[in-house]
Parts: sequence; structure tokens; C-alpha cells
Amino acid sequence: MNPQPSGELGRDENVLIIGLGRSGRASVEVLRTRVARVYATDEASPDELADAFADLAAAGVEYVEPARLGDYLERITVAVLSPGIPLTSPLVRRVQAARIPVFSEVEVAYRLCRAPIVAVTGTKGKSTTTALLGALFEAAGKTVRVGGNIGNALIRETAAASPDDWVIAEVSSFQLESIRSFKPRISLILNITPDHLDRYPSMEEYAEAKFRIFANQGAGDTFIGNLDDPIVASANQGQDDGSRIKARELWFASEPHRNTTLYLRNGRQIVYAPPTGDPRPVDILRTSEIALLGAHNIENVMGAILVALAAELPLDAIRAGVRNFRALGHRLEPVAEIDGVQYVDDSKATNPGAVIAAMRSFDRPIVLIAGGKAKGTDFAAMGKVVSSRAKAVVLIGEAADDIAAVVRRAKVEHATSMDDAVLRASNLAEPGDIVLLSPGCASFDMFRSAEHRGELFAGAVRGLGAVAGAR
Ligand code: UMA
Ligand code: ADP
Repeated sequence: MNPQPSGELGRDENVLIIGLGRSGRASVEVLRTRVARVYATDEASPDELADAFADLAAAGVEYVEPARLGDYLERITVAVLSPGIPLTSPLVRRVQAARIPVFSEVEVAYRLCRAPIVAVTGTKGKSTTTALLGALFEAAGKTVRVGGNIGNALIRETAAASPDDWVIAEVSSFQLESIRSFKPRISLILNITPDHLDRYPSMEEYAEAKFRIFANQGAGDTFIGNLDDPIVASANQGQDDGSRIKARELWFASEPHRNTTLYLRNGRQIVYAPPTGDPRPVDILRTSEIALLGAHNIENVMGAILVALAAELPLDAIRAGVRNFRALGHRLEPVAEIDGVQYVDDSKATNPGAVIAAMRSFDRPIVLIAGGKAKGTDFAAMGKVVSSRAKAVVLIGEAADDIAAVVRRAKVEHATSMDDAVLRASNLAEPGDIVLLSPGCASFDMFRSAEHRGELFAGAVRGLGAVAGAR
């Protein structure tokens, strides 16, 4: 059981929910019966909020137009912020200026939670690792609730969890920015690479938001980190009083080091070096038993295994859970093979680091489809890897010219739609090649979401398949 949720929101609180997307609507649903009064606000137009208004009406919750917020601030005692809304937004600033505490939904979810929480963050690999952890805990016979940035709001899962359950929470930097007492039993940071630099002024500030995952952890908790990632490995530096991580630390890496508890032997065997008790190393699993593509997924699996070991899950369950786990949709997901060309949907590669990981996952010639809405990231490092591994690149979206500027050698074409991009890529590919959608950017300039982008890719590929089938 969580030793100290520092006070569930009291029954007498008047709560303002800011944002009415998935996070805000779940907060409305969970909090309306637990506090005195719930109000909700959102900056979208009434048309866009039609569904949300219907939910609010059914829940008996009053909508407050942002322009009329001033009339309500005196009676609000606490605000719950959706992750997509930055603390610097004028609306949030007005609430804070009225001395109302602003908590992220994840903070409130924690305060309601009676079960231990495993929290997973990182720039990339969060959802894969979170879902894998759900599978490992299930394989061990635990009742497990998975939520957070992965899609279903965490507050719904923690509100329903009993003390004997486990909650696996995927937490983003956005969600961690406005935690106060959130204290996972086990925290995991997979990697920190450039992303969201349209929200953070620097990589340092982005990394600091991620480091908040262990800020409230203490001696009874565990922190797990990827020692191969230089920023994660530096988490303990820069503090006058030595270690800033107060929890027990466990590290994993692709090679054994003095302080690795889980490592790879000869790049092929995952080995556990028990930190206490019998010190003899234990072979856990061969990497060939992992049904996920790419070296990056070995890191994700190692992070999950170390969490599972820290939670004292049985080895058999861990091994079986990893062996049976398959890739989530839109993450290096094979779509079809047409005329000897393999089409792969990696639409969830929304930053340059994920494209680099994808390019390194294949040893066949690649025709890459990339581009979209950039997030203030630099494409130079991605350009180097793409230039050395792609035979051709088809570019879409706002960032097309910025990416074209860093690609050398490979042939570059520009496309105006996903159908156009897939057609061009198929013309550039030869039998034995891979056509890979791995955009390195957000999707919102042309698509509703990364999932939508991936679905249109798969649809266009199926269209090609139908034409090929009819030949
Ligand atoms: N809004 C405002 N003002 C603003 C911005 C948004 O009023 O300045 C309103 C919008 O009109 C909208 C609502 O806020 O009605 C949207 O809130 P939101 O952006 O927080 O989105 P949710 O639907 O609540 O989804 C959020 C997470 N979204 C973000 O962090 C941007 C989802 O992560 C998460 O799955 C969901 O909560 C449930 O936990 C998505 C995401 O893109 C997948 N995450 C980022 C990433 O993975 O890179 C961090
Ligand atoms: P997240 O939830 O952090 O966005 P996902 O597991 O959903 O991560 O994967 C999103 C994208 O990132 C996919 O394209 C995937 O192939 C890539 N990816 C997954 N794990 C890693 C990793 N450890 N390093 C780099 N890229 C990764």
C-alpha cells in the first residue's frame, strides 16, 4: 500500500478541471462524487467541445468559459491540469495568480491510489515498456491496471485500484511538471533524447521534468535507469549533497559495469547480477527470444525485466511474459509484403531519436517516408543516420524542407499526401527493400494523430496490394 498519499483531495474542495480531453474528462468522472463541487474549463470552441458538454451535463458539472474564469476563482480551492496545457499558458497563470494550487491529473491520481505504482518515463519506448510490464505482472498472476500517457487516463485506474493490485503508469514530462507528492514504488527512466523543445526552453529543462519521477522517492522505493543513456546516467550529478536519487538505484546497460544489475553478455544474453544475496549472475533470456525488432527494444525489455525483478515477480513468469509479448500498433509494425517489398508502419516515431532507432533495426535497403510537424528538434543526427542507411526518402508535411536539408546521397522526393507518399515510395523500392513510415515529427499538420497517420499509411499500402493482386 502507498505509505503516505499526502492527502486525497478533501470532500470540501471546489475543483477546477482545466482541459476537457481524455485526461480532463476522466478527472470530471472520478472527482465529481469525491469532492464538494467540480467546475471545468477548456479553451476550444463550443463546436469542438460539443461531446464534452454532453458529458458535463450528464455529470452535473458546470462549464466555465475561460473569459468568465475571474468570476469563479474565489470559490475554487484546487485545479487539475491536463498534460497538453503548459504551466506557462495564460489561463493557468491566472489560476496560479489567485493562489490556487495547480496539480497534474497524475498527482491527483496518486493521491487517490491505494496500490503500489510503477511509473515509466523516457523520451521513447514508454508505451511499449508500460504495456510489456502490464503483461509481465499479469503473467505473474497479479491484478494490474495500466494507464497514463499510454492513452487511458491514470486517474481512472488508480481510483479503481485495490491495495493488492499494481498500477503501471506511463508518465510523460508534461504530466510530471505539475506533480507535488507523486511517489512511485518503482520508477524507470528509459532514455532522454531531444523532443518537445517547442514546450521546453532547453534540453536541461526537459530532462529536469523527467527527473521529477524520482523526486519524492525514498529509501523504501526503487529507481531504475538506463546507464547507456548519457542524460539518464547523469541524473545523480550536479547536486551539492551527493546523490539526488534517494531511492535504491538499479541500472541496466548493454555491457556489464561495476554498477549494472542487468546487462547484456556478448550482445545476446540478458544477465541479472543480484544486488543482494547470492551474487552469482543469473541468465534471464536470450535476445533472440524477444519478438520485437531493433536494439532499442532490447533496452525497453531490459528496463521492464529489471522492474519486474525489483517487484519480485517470479523468473518463469518474467521469461514467459517477454517471450509472448508482441509490438504495439504503429511501432515498427509490419503491414504487408507486396512484390517483394516489406511495408512497415512506425508512425509513432514522433522524434528524430525514434527514426534513428528504426533505421538501425533493418539490414535491408530502406525507402523512408518522413516529415510532419517538427517540435523544435534538430534533424542533423537523424540526417546522418538516414543518409547512411536510406536509399531514398519521401518527405511530407511542414518539416519536409528542414529534413531535405540534412539528407545526403539518398534520393529525395516530396509528397503532398500519404497516398502520394506511399505511391512514390513503392516506385522507388525494389524487391528486397523496406518502405518504412518513420516520420520523426508530430502528425498534427496533416493528420488527426499519429495513429490516424499510420492508418492512412496502412490503407494506402493495402490499396497498392489490391492493384498488385489484380495484375
Ligand atoms: N487545451 C486548452 N488549452 C491549451 C491546450 C489544450 O484548453 O493550451 C484543451 C484542448 O482544447 C482539449 C484538451 O485541452 O480539449 C486536451 O488536453 P490534452 O492535450 O492534455 O489531451 P488529452 O486528450 O487529455 O490527452 C492527455 C495526453 N495528451 C498530451 O499530453 C498532449 C495524452 O498523451 C494521454 O494519453 C491522455 O491525456 C491520457 O492520459 C498523448 C500525447 O501526445 C498520447 N502525449 C505526449 C507524447 O506522448 O509525446 C506527451
Ligand atoms: P513512447 O510511448 O515513449 O512514445 P513507444 O513505445 O510508443 O514510445 O514507441 C514510439 C516510437 O519510438 C516507435 O517508433 C518505436 O519504434 C520507437 N522506440 C521505442 N522504444 C525506443 C527506444 N528505447 N529508443 C528509441 N526509439 C524507441
